[in-house]
Order: sequence, then C-alpha cells, then structure tokens
Amino acid sequence: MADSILGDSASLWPAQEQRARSPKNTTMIQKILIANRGEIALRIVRACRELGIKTLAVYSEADVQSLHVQLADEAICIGGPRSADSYLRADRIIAAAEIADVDAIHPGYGFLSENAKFAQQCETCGIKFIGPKSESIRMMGDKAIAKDTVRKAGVPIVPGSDGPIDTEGEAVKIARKIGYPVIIKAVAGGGGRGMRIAHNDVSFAKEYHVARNEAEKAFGNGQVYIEKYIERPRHIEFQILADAHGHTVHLGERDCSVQRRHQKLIEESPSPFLTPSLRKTMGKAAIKAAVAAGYENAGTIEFLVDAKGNFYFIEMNTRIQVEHPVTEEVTGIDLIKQQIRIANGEKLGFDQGDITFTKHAIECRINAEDPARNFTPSPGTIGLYYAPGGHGVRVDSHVYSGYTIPSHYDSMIGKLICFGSTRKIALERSYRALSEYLIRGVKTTIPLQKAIMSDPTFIEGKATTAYMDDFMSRTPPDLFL
Ligand code: MV4
Repeated sequence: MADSILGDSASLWPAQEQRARSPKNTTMIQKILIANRGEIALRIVRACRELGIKTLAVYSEADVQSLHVQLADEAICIGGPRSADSYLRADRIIAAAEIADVDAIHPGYGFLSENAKFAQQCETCGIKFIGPKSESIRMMGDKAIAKDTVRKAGVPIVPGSDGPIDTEGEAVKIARKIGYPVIIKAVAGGGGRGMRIAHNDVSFAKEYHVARNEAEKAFGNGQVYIEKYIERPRHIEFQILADAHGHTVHLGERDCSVQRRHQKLIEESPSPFLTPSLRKTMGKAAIKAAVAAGYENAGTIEFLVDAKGNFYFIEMNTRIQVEHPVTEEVTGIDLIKQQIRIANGEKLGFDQGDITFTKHAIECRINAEDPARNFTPSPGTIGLYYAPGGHGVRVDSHVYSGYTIPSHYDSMIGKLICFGSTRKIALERSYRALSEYLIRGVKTTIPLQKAIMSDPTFIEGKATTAYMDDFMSRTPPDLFL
C-alpha cells in the first residue's frame, strides 16, 4: 500500500463500519468471490454491500492499489501482473474461493466470464458460478451451434453456411451461392475476432485460409463458417434475464453501433433506429433465442439490423456486459443484483409487462488512449481526477487522483452514463458531463466523445457500424486535443 495516495492504512474505509451498517442478507449466498478487476469488480462489490453479502477480491500484483481491493471485505493476491498469471488462473481463483469459504463466484466480463470449463469447475466444487450453466456457455461459445440452435427456434439469422465448412472447394461453392460480399467467421470467435470479408472467388480463396489459420492460432479451433456480408448494419443487442424457474424476460435493447475495431465507444438505449413494432418483434425473438439455449441468468442477444429494418441474430454473450448500466438506467433494474438473486435460486420478481422503459441513457466508455494517435494506449499515473456529477449522471470507475493505470490490461478507466427523459436531454447531458470530466496525466477518449456528441450524424440518430471510420476520416485529429 506504500505507493497509494490513500496512505499506509489498508483502506480509507474501515470494513468494520461497513459491516455494521449492512442490511440483513436474505439470500443463501453469504459471500462472493469477484474474479475480476477494475470498474466491474467495484460495481459488484457495491451491489453485494447493498445486499449484505460479503465480498472477497482477488487481485494481481499490478492491482495492489485498486479500489476494489480496498472496498472488498477481504482480498487475496493471486499472482503476477499478466492476466495469464492471475485473472485467468482458474486454479488459483478456485483455491482462493475454498480458502475463504465463499458460496459463489462472480466472473464479471472478459477474463474467465465465458469460459465453460471454469464454470464447470465451479459447479464441480460446489461453488455457484454467477452466470449461466456451463453447458449454455459451451453451446453459445460455438457460434455455428448457437446460430443453428436459435434458427430452429424461429429466430432470423444471416443467410450463410449450415455450420462449419472444412474444405476450400465446398466453401467457395457456398460463397457463390450466398453471393458476394461474404464474411468468414471463426466458430470459436465472437466480438469481431477472427473475421474476414471476401468480395470475389479470388479474394475468398485467400481469406478462407487466412481465417482458418488465424482461428487455429487464436482459439485452437480452425473451424470457420460463412455468412452474407451485411453492409453498414446497426449493432443492436437485447438484454435478457432468465431465472432458474423457466421465466425469461427482455429489458430492451442497446444500440452499440459506435465502435472502432470492435471496441465499443458509445452505447445507448433505446436505439434511435427502432420503431415500437420492430422493438417488440426483436424482443420476442431475443427471448426465443435465450429459451432455445436453456439460458439462465443475465445474457445478451446480438443482432445486426440493416437499413430496411431486417434483423439477424449473430451471437449470444453469456455474461454481464460492459454497457449494462445503460439498461439499468432506462429500466431502473439493478442487473448485478438480479444476477445474484437468480444464482441464489430466486424467482424473477417481475413479468415482461412490469418492465417499463421510461428514460433514455447514453454511455461513453472512457479509455486511456490517444484518439489523435490511432488510439494508442496511454497508461501512466493520473494526476488530477475529477468526475462529473449532478442530475442524470452516473460514473462507474475505479480510478482516482494518483492512481497508476497498469499497462497489462485493457485501457478502459471508466464509464460515463448520462440519462434523462428524452434522447435530446441525454445528449446534452453527455456533452455537459464530458466537459466537466477532468483526467490529467494520461490521454483519454473524452475529447473525441465530446466531438461525437456534437456531430449532426450522431445527433440525428443515423450512426451505423460504419460511422466511426467515417467520422475519423472527416475529423481533423486536433479536434481531440
Ligand atoms: C457481421 C457484419 C456484417 N455481416 N456479419 C462484428 C462483431 C461481431 N459480433 C459481428 N460483427 C459483424 N458481423 C455479417 N454477416 C458486420 C460486423 C461488424 C460489426 C458488427 C457490429 C458492430 C461493429 C461492426 C464493425 C464491423 C463489422
């Protein structure tokens, strides 16, 4: 703790007092291990506090001064700074869980959150994995099986191959039949990793082999499948909650079209593109997809939506997502608490008809990156840190003045969620809050996000997944200084 601006004591916050003020815990789950770091670890600590559940933080040597370590009831160091030596070490995490006698593990997002083997190990050890059954993770982790499963349930999918294609000859036949352009995707991929686009037979032959080799290297599974390439789609995903008693609801959509190289920069709900009738149709399809997967806990159904309003299932994410606060602010439902209650075996306390969408929310992911230099990561020590506040402003962040951003993890240092009764208010509030946000010592995406909040195309709700490339090419880099 020597390097922490919080001083020499273990924490500014005496755990004793926190425990004394905790509400009565009505769940069977008494203690949760948080197998993550950063803002999501802090988010989970906060939910547990309000539920009266004790928390165990696990952390790497690079995260000694992390807030989640300080705010948890207990903390165990599980290894070196590299993820592979700590947050990805299932064996050490389960050992920590057993030593500290926790009832459940919350995996957050990234790291082991969609690792079916880890979820299964938890199940075997009698520790609740706060997420779906390992079998659902395995099924949805194979993107070809996922598509086939939801297709059989009547959910529209992008036209393409029926499952993986193992020879170039067969693949090129299918590509011709689908019609170019086509996209080649890794069965074990997802989130944009391992995708190649082909415009004709010649480029297809090349991209098919590149895709297979990349997939083999990245995932240890070289299988690929083929889809019609949808040009300039919107990326719209539906939030699902499903309890262990066969009850599944959706909590509306998030429009995540503003991305760069598959890194989302801004997410919002409701989508400015969806009509009430399309929202209803897609929501029903999302529930069908989750039910087909035998899904339990919180999950996300990802769709591509074309300019005509055709929608296609592309994949399911079997974890809580970074952008979950957007849905929380629109619906008033705490998704992390719901995850814990579902893992505890409780019934959902509401029906689809009880869920109302009364607000508009916009989230900006604040990354320590330099947008003017091709988004190069900008790790280092934050000098002054001042977070915005006021009506309709939420900041989920683990950083503070004097915090050193480790270079070993992703560059997200916080999320700014602004909400109000209309999209216009959420936009104006986002611009205002971004202007108030001070983070000295490292470059951040804040100036870029301010520029987007004042860009007519974004303001008019016309952003597709092609928006960021277009915006960057028409905006001089000095606008982000
Ligand atoms: C596509 C596509 C076009 N056609 N599939 C990227 C993330 C991954 N989940 C799926 N992705 C895409 N799949 C077909 N058949 C375009 C993308 C895509 C994209 C999707 C969502 C958000 C941003 C994107 C940026 C480029 C490509």
